[in-house]
Amino acid sequence: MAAPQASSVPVPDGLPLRELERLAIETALEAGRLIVDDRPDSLGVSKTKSSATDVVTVMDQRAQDLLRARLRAARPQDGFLGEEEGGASGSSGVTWVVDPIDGTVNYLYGIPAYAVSVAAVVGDPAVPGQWTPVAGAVVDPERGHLFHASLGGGAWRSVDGGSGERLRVGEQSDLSHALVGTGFGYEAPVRVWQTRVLLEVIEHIRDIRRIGSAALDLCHVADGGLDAYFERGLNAWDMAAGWLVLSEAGGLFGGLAGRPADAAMVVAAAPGLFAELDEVVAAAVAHVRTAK
Ligand code: LIP
Repeated sequence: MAAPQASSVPVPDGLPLRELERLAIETALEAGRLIVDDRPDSLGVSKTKSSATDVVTVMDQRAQDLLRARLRAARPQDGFLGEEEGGASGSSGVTWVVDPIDGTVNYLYGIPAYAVSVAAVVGDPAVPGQWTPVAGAVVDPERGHLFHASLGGGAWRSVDGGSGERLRVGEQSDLSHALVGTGFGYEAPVRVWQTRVLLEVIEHIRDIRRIGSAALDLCHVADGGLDAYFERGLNAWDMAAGWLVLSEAGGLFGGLAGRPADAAMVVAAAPGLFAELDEVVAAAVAHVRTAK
């Protein structure tokens, strides 16, 4: 099976990677505090998107507006792409790709598994394979976890503002012993398709975990809390910062069968597992596709 092709975008020399990482950390931490401290007691759904269960809360938009204002104030020439309303193109070659609350349904239900994801990327985040993250942070406000990375700078996790610990993916190389994260979409036909693929994958692995936040899934592969992860239906904002944390921790990230990661599929794993998981998921997808 072909090696994962994350991205072929050249990274310009002289990018202030550490400054971008510091900015991602500061803004993600501030948005993390906002969504915890200002969460209304009677939090409701302010609108829906791709389906009646693809919800947005008032805090998703408030957190994104905060991130956008802080990032624009610090670097007015940069572009901005967020899950909620309000993107903007830039002239610096850097675009901030943010998910103000990744795991919104968990946040709505009070399930303590959601994150703020902020990444600086180069290239075009709207085109799979044509962009790459260069600095990023993922904040899990409920656990007080801060994950962050910059290109070539390693992946780090700190807890409650403590000193950072460098992250390395797990050593697992036996797929049948692998704990694998995955997720389901907001449209019923997609969930049925994902469940049929999972039905074929699950006999090859230890067990599944459905955490509900792609950003946290990717960071847990980076810190060894999961051995691997795969999911269909992700957007750039779900994967941008987690992708960099994972790859700087030594993990592999890509799409199926050597394709770039995109909405069709994202596969992420420790090096000892990637090829076999990619093969098993690709075979399941092909079988589900032909079995229709
Ligand atoms: C979520 C993803 C998760 C997926 C959910 C949802 P959101 O993103 O992070 O992996 O399984 O269905 O898409 O919508 O909470 O930002």
